[in-house]
Amino acid sequence: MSIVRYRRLDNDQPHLGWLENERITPFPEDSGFSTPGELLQHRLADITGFLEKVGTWNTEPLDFTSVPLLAPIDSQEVWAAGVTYRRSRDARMEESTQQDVYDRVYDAERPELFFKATARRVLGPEGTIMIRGDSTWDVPEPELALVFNRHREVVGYTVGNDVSSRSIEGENPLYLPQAKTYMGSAALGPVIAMRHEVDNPQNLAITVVIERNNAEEFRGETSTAEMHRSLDELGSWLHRGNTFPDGAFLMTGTGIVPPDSFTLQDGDTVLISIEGIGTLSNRVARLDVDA
Ligand code: DO4
Ligand code: MG
Repeated sequence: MSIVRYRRLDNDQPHLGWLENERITPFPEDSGFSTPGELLQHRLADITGFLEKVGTWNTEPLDFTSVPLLAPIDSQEVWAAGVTYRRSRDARMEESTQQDVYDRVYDAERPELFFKATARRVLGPEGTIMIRGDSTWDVPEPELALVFNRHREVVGYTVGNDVSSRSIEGENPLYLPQAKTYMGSAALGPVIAMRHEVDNPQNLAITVVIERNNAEEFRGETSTAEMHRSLDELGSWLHRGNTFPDGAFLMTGTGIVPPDSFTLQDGDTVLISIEGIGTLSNRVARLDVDA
């Protein structure tokens, strides 16, 4: 059971609903919960109370295969943590001209947190993620994403893809914003699994499959149990010196890095699955904006 954002077929507008047994029950329009921005104004207890009353809503359930699903975001910022898994630290040390910055941040008290995306740069389920035209080495980063309300509470979890340019980051760590933030550099979805629906977010299997020409090109697996920091720790650092009046998403770092010989290609499909949450599937294309 989880929250989905979908496109209404009657008026083409995005809307939120409650997904249960492959049926979406639309949130009532005047409920004050029907967009991510409205939903994340509320405290977790109020959201839970609202969802418990689903049987009393006067909205008609839909078959979830009948509507296009959207990224569960509207006005929130997306942030990301880096080098939270040993695998990510090792890969970055290999690719970079400045190896020790990654080694030092892995064990430092302060984690690496960076601004990842605004909502308009984020794709939802089945959307097309992008490779920068000026990048030569590109990867998906499959990450558990935390969903915060304005009160700093984790409301739920979704699947995140921190699509990244390894060639740009590897050239100089100061190029990180260009390696990480561009049109189509992030994907979120397919649902927000409510916090109480996920038993132990620090022990979830994460799998990525990358398909090319109808065959499996790469498969990788990890578990959030491999994370070097706790989710509470990452959340508390995110909120230091920052407020998020509409809530926020925090991707928690990747534990899967494909071999150095791998780079994403136009036409690939990336499928990221997180136990208890779902599978986020995206096509890949090369962005032809100014090279
Ligand atoms: O240090 C660069 C980014 C690291 C990152 O995105 C990750 O570890 O997931
Ligand atoms: Mg990442």
